[in-house]
Amino acid sequence: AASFQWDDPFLLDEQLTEDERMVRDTARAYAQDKLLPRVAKAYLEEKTDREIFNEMGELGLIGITLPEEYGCANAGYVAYGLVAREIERVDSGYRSMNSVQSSLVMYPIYAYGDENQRKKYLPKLASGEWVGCFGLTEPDAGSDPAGMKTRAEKVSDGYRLTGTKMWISNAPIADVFVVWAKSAEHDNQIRGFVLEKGMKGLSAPKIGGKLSLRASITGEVVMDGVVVPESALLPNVSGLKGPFGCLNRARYGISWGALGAAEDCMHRARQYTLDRKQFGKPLAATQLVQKKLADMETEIALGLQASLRVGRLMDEGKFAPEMISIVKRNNCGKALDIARVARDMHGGNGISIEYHVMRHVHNLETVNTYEGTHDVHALILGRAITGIQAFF
Ligand code: TGC
Ligand code: FAD
Repeated sequence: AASFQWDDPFLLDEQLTEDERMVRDTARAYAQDKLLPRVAKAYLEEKTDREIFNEMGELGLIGITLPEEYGCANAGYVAYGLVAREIERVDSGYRSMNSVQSSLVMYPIYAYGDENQRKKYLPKLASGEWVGCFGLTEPDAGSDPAGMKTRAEKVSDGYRLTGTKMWISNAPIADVFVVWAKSAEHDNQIRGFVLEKGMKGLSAPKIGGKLSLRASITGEVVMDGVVVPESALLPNVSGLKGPFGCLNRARYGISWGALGAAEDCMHRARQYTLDRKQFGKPLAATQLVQKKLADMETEIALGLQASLRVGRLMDEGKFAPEMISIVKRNNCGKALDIARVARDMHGGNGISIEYHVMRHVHNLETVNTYEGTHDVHALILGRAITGIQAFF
């Protein structure tokens, strides 16, 4: 019989290709060497380091699934998931910066854009020279994006956009804005537009006071009659399936990322309870602590296998969005539970930035909410299981 590896219980490593392991190792080395040393300060000071986009771009970690002709790595979705896991092992906010740029900005330009749009935007987004953001959510339309108020009306040689997007990752530092609006010219269908920093009437004020994801900047996107040329319209998609096509990919990446954060919490709780003695013995020598670690180990192992399976199906072109709802919902919920228990196992030290676990708890509160809340994914699954929609 093989010996058991507590940090890779189902030998996930063996299920990866050589290329996937290389990508994973690159992302891990970068995250541990370059991101981990700066995260505590960034988090405490609520400062987003713009350079991170250039660094990730240089290593080929942005837009990793897209073709080489646009400056990307042409890797598969398992490789993409592995990158998310390694970056989020350090901080969910850093993973968020990458997810938005890769899945929510580059993917729609690639999948729904024309060749001019691809050539203009993708290489600069891949290198990190430009930062992108994705505006779907509004103050009065979160879980129900069909209720958006942002409007595009036809003007002589383009469109005029009016509306406000809320909770938009990367927005205050973005050069490129993929924004979704109801277009009067297209039967009020939701259409995607690519806006650029500096356009008249476009602003992206920072949302301050966040107690979660503090290393990743978030803003509003205010469009006060922004006039864009015809070439700003993404020509090849119409309706909510546009933004959802991007969200499928980002949600899948989050399912890996959340478990990276959970693994960090578990590994820290294990080491802490091995080192810390109370009542004359290590905390890890108690049954309660061992049960907690066993529960964490189990949920992480099961969740990783599930995400790996979904990633393989995506690479084979055989995925259904509901599969992604299962792993996004389960892995985020489980990661949040694990982080909270790991925080508890650190006792008083657990509330300090130095021990990392409470930062993960706070981050995972957002991760469990964005890209479809835990309960919204339950409703997506409930609808698929019963054939009855229960949203309203
Ligand atoms: P529904 O009737 O279900 O669908 C409308 C149209 O969309 C199509 N569709 C999908 N297409 C591809 N993939 C999917 N996952 C799809 N889901 C739906 C569907 O086929 C239909 O197409 P058609 O051609 O028939 O019109 O729409 P609904 O209005 O009933 O939707 C309900 C619900 C709850 C499923 C949906 O609105 C939802 O998922 N809400 C959650 C909203 C959300 O996820 N927002 C995310 C904002 S972005 C973000 O959070 C980024 S944070 C990133 C970071 O920082 O890392
Ligand atoms: P609501 O939809 O108002 O939900 C509130 C509560 O009600 C939740 O618990 C929800 O599960 C529950 N609920 C909603 N509908 C139902 C129902 N039918 N039945 C039962 N319960 C229900 N959006 C973007 O477009 N781009 C971004 O880059 C982006 N980045 C973000 C970054 C951060 C830090 C945060 C916090 C959010 C971000 N979001 C972004 C927005 C995010 O996607 C939304 O917050 C999320 O979709 C939930 O919408 P909401 O906040 O309006 O909550």
